[in-house]
Amino acid sequence: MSQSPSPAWNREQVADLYALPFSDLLFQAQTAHRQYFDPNQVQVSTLLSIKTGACPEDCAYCPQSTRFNTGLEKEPLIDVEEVLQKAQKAKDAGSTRFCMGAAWRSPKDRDIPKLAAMISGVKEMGMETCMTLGMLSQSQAQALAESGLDYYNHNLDTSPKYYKEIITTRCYQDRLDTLAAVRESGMKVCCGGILGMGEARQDRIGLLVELANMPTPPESVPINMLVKVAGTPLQDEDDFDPIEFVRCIAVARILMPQSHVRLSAGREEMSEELQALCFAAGANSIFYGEKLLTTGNPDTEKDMALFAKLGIQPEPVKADPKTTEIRLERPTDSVEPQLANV
Ligand code: SAM
Ligand code: DTB
Ligand code: SF4
Repeated sequence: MSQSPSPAWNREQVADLYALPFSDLLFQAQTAHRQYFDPNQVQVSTLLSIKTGACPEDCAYCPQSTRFNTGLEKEPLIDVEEVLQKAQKAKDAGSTRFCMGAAWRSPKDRDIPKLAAMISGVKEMGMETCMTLGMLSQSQAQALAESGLDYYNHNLDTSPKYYKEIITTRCYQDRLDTLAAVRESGMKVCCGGILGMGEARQDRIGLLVELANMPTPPESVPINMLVKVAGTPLQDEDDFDPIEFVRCIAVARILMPQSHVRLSAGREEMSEELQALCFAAGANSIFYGEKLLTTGNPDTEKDMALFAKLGIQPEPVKADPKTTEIRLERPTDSVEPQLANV
């Protein structure tokens, strides 16, 4: 399958989608979703913070920046054994992907062997692996890929224009460079953003256009609702409009029909009805387990009860595309509503 070389989406097209009557938008999103996915399956990933706090960066949303007093207890890189215990617990609870996050600007080369041991240990348990460690050089990305890391998470967070209101210690291009290194290494890309940071709809459109127009769109697109943490500059942001959140999920689904769109941080503050609307709009992945990195997430029992109410099954792990040679391809007719599997 070949990749489309030119940008598939412009801002006007995306703005038009965003502004559709809600039912029409959801219909298009459902239609796109059903072309590539079972709408009743949701992928479940579990997060673990492997290095907590004392981060030198100044991301205005983040409880782990050393610049904000959030009362967070910092912890250096934890032992491989502890990671494997937590991964086993996540697997026993029904999770299929284990995502390890470190509060670093970027990893040091000396950390790579320990990270590699975490990756191989988790893979041996039969779980997919993901890491988010900050910026990577090409050689670091290569080393993680060779250790068997399936996914690397590195978010664009918001539009290129709004980005500088949120982070000053590294620029948008730094993020794009890391994402290019990850893609080049052969790992799958997990990249998304945060809603509710005071950005305008134009910025949410800007973020989605960046994501959808990557030469290969991210396989996984986390859409986070800002978790307002006391002590961060964004602690007093207004609550984000839930309907606008669902619209963003739906537009992401239409723009990236083959990607997993993850309903990520912020679910603890969401009603069951809002989460159900997000799944109906095409979200098909969640973080599962009582904790995200440093903040709370719904209890596993609560999530399983919600899945049962909605008739949702956890998605089983699929064959590795690296061995089956299946690659993402951007479809040319993804805006047209088409009924499939109904
Ligand atoms: N330090 C690494 C980095 O920034 O790439 C990895 C960890 S960082 C916590 C991963 C992502 O979590 C951020 O890019 C951001 O999108 C998300 N995040 C952090 N704090 C958040 C918050 N309070 N609410 C929502 N999302 C948040
Ligand atoms: C992502 O987009 N969201 C996750 C994951 N990638 C690493 C992190 C959410 C963090 C929320 C705040 C916290 O728990 O520290
Ligand atoms: Fe550090 Fe990542 Fe938090 Fe930014 S988001 S302050 S880089 S841990």
